Amino acid sequence: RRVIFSGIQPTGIPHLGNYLGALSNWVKLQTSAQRDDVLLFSIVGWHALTLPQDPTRLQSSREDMLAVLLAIGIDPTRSILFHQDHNRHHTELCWILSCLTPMGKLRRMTTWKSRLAASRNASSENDIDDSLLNAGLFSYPVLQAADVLAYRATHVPVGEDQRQHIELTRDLADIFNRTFSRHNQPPLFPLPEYVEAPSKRVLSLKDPSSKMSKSSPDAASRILLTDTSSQIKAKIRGAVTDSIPGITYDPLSRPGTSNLLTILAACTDSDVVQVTKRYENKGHGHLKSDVTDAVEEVLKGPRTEFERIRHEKTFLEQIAQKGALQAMEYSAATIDQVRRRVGLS
Ligand code: AQP
Repeated sequence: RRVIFSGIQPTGIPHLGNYLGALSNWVKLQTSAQRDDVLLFSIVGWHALTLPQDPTRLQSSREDMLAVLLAIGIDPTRSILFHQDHNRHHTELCWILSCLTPMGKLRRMTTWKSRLAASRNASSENDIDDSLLNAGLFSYPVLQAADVLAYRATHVPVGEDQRQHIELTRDLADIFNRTFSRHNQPPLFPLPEYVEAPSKRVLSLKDPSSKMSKSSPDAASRILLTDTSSQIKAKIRGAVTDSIPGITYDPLSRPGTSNLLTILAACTDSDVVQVTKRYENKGHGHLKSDVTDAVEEVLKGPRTEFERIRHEKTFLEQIAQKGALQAMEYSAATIDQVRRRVGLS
C-alpha cells in the first residue's frame, strides 16, 4: 500500500502556483487512491516560523488554510487532514534526524543558498546580514524529512521546487536505516518517492524570473484561490509579457508569455505545446482573455465553498481535532520504533 504525505505552510491564502503545482494533485491522488492507500495532508505551522510571522495573522492563516483545503476537495473522511503543530512526534523525529544530518548536505540545499545569497551585504561578497537568517531556516529540510518519515510515507506529491528536499529525505531515511538496523532488523523507513505534479513551476505575474509566492510583497504578482473574478481579470491583464508579435512557448526568452501558456494548459488539463499552437497568430490580449476564463472556471467552485465554510468554526475545529488524533496514531508506531532503535525507549 502507498502512504502519501504532503504539506503546505499556513503563510497566507494559497495561490494558483500552490494549487497547480501541488494541491490539485492532492485531490487527484485522493480520487484515484486504492482502498488501502493512506493519505495525509498537513498544514505545516512549524515551517512557517522560519520567517517572521505576526502571531494573530498566523493563527487566522492556519484556520483559513484548513478551510481552503476542504474547499478544494480534500475529504476528511478519506484523507487525514491535520495541523503539523498538533503532533509533536514531528519535532522529536526532527531532532533525532538532525543528529544524523551532515551540515554539508544542508549547505547544498538551493533554498538555503538562495536565502544566503539574498542576505549577503551588497557592499561585500562575504559579509552576511545574520538578522535575516536563523538556524530554523537552515535546518527546516530536516523537519520536512521528519514530517514525511514520521508516517513512513512512500510517496510525496510536492512542487518541483521541493524536489531536492525529497532527495535529502531519502538520504536521511537511508542513513537512519543503515545506522540503526542491527541483528538483521529490516530497515525502518521506506525511501519515499517524489510525485511529480502535472504542472511545473508557476511564475510571478509581475516578475517572471521568480516563482509565484505567498510571501512576495507585490499582491498583483499572484492569483489567490479566493480572488474574485474581477480580481483575477485585473491581475492577468496586468501580467508582465513581452512586445514580440505572436505567441510562442519559450520559457527562457519569453518567460512571462510562457507562464500564461503554462497556466492555461494546466487549467484546461491540456498539453502546453498543443495549447500554444492555437495562439500562433494571435496576440497577448486574446491569450490573456482566455487565461482569465480558464482560471475563473477552475477557481469559482473552491471560492464559493471557502466562503461557505470559513466561518463554521466548530466544524473546522472538529476536523482539526480528528485529524490530529488520526495522525498521532500513525506516527506513534514509528516513533516508538525509532526510540527503541536509537536506545531511548
Ligand atoms: N509557484 C509555484 N509553482 C508550483 N508549485 C509551487 N509551490 C509553491 N509555489 C509554487 C508548491 O506548493 C506547495 C506548498 O508550498 P508551501 O506553502 O509549503 O511553501 P513554498 O514552496 O515556500 O510556497 P510559497 O507560496 O512560496 O510560500 P512562501 O512564500 O510562504 O514561502 C509545495 O509543494 C510547493 O512546491
